[in-house]
Amino acid sequence: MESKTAIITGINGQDGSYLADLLLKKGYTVYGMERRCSRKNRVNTSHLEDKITFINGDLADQNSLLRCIKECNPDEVYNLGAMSFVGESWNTPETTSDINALGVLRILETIRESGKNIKFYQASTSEMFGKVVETPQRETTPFYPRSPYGVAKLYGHWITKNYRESYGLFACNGILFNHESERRGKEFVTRKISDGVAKIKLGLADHISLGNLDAKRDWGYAPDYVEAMWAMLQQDTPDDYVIATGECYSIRDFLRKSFACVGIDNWEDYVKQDKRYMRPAEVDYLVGDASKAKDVLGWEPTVSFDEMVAKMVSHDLEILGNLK
Ligand code: NAP
Ligand code: F7E
Repeated sequence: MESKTAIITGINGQDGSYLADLLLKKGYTVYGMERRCSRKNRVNTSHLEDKITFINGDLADQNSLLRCIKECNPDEVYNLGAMSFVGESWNTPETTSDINALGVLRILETIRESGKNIKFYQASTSEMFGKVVETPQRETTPFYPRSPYGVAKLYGHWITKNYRESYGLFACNGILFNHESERRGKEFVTRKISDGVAKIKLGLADHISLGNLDAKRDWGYAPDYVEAMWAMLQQDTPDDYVIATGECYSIRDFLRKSFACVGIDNWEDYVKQDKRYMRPAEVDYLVGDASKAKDVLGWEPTVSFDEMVAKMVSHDLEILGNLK
């Protein structure tokens, strides 16, 4: 069988790097799209430098997307690029909307204009459920986003569905619940905690400053989740899927488990609450029902919450220990 070609936007992010690992294993030719910047940010992708081709492109620039599609001639495009940090979206609502909403439209238009049969994956999110109106959340649950990030992603979700229905594009939304890993950015709460716990254990810090400890999330392991992205594009018909574990834990639970990994039980003594990390509107509770993905894609998570926390803490202990 002839090998397939894929473009991944957001290649240097957590998901982009794991998806590239997966597609390479499956024999794909992979193009990773990154924004030009004065200093490359390839922490997650340094191991891919001689295995994939990096291309310059920006979701805020239609011409760059046209050039990327023309140069790479892909079978599949995975749109993972985004301003992905919810907290920051209140500070940059316009940029967030430009990238996370109009960026999706720009890519879809580029694909449509190309006239080629290019399959498209859009990184939709559980943040669209926001102030939830049904629990657990599934594909049919009404949306109620609570941040500029969530609102912009909702546009990306609907425009993807609209291009599928209007033009018959093979376009899928993966409604992914939170997923974490050793490659998670350090501004997100799980990695902030695993990094902080490792620093405390190694004597490099004496506390972690956090915001709302009562929020609850359905946290899965990122390498499992990129399998679902790929599976969606291998179906006979395009559709949207919730990807989640069905289990829910609070930030407090994450703290307790992380500190337990380094033998600390009195975790509360090491955590300070700081108003700077509170959000103007919070998403209190998310838990997903991924039964459609299980039935149709055969997808199920393989790494448990406890295993994931242990992997993240031991990874941060190892990298910080090596620096000491
Ligand atoms: P991430 O680590 O923050 O990666 C996002 C990537 O997007 C970064 O590499 C960033 O590159 C790139 N990007 C930002 N603006 C761009 C632009 N204008 N043009 C091209 N690329 C741009 O995020 P992630 O956790 O891998 O998530 C991947 C996608 O899934 C995102 O769309 C996110 O919103 C969505 N999502 C994530 C989760 C989750 O729990 N991880 C759940 C649901 C949905 P720079 O280095 O240039 O900023
Ligand atoms: O926050 C609370 C915070 O920033 C989780 C993105 O990948 O998943 C992610 O969005 C919770 C929130 O992730 C701190 O208030 C407390 O309730 O790790 P987070 P997120 O906002 O859920 C979704 C599905 C995406 O689509 C996004 O792209 O933790 N929290 N204290 C804190 N959060 C942060 N970041 N920092 C704190 O100090």
